[in-house]
Amino acid sequence: MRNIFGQGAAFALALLLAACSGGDAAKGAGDAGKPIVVGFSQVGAESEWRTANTTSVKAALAEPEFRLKFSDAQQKQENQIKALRSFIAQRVDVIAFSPVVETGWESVLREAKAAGIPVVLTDRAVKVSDDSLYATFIGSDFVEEGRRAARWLLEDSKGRAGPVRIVELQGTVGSAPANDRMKGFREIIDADKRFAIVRSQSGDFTRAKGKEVMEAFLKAEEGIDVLFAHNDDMAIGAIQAIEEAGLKPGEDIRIVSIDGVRGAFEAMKAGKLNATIECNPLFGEQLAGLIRDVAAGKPVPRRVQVAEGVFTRDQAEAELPKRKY
Ligand code: GYE
Repeated sequence: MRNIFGQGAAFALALLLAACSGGDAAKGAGDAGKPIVVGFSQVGAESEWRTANTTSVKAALAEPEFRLKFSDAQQKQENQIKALRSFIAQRVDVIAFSPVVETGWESVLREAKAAGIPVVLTDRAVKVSDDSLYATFIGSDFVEEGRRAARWLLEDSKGRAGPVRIVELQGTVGSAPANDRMKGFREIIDADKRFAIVRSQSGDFTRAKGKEVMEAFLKAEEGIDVLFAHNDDMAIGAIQAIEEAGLKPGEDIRIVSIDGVRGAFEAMKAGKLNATIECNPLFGEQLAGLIRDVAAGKPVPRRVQVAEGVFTRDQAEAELPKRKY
């Protein structure tokens, strides 16, 4: 008897749970034959990292399981807010987006919540007062990437006399990767008195801007020892500026950057870039898994980490053929 009651209770509980989780948020998404409609707002196409990320996301959120509404914000928050509002109006099942900057999302996220549409943050985090405004965040640990860049520099500076004069090319102003990479890098170098950041300015994560700002750095500063660039594309732009100024990138000015894109491995192979800290953009499949769970009303972790490493010049030749982005 106890057994039968037990089963009955379990069955009732399962029904209840199914009813609860099948609320407005799920709207039947994932039902047999019905695709999960996902609105994805991408930052832009500013870097090699970003284009690899877009390819990975598009490949993973493919038909017939998903129906993807993809929108490119061209690095502008106002465009992203417009895209999110249009996803809400279309009543998509799940919204996923990579927020260009950290702040200014409260109202639109509240609108999504009121509409019962769960939000998955990808790649970049937001600062909001209410954590229930998004379901989960999948992305890298940018503070740790900044620390890794600094630790590489410390290691590479062993036995060198100071001062070590560093210039920094920051990512997009107000973006999570720019804020966090600055923070992590300083945390480590501040402990060693030889190191000084003599110039720091945004190159907006693009090659063109990286080159332009590096040119200005070279005009303004004599004896730059190190460049820390928040992404590989800016470093690659800066390498051009350094060469045009008659200096040897990788020798006269040591360079460390972040992402680990193919262009960085090629620059390392040519001896022009010293190290790159990996930031893996290929999380499309992981994202698809999260979206599947969120759409089905299943519990998901608040934070999902992407695994990554550090690569130096001596590894470039062997690693290059293995790189997928
Ligand atoms: O490092 C940069 C891109 O948010 C991690 O954005 C991403 C960064 C990446 O433009 O190349």
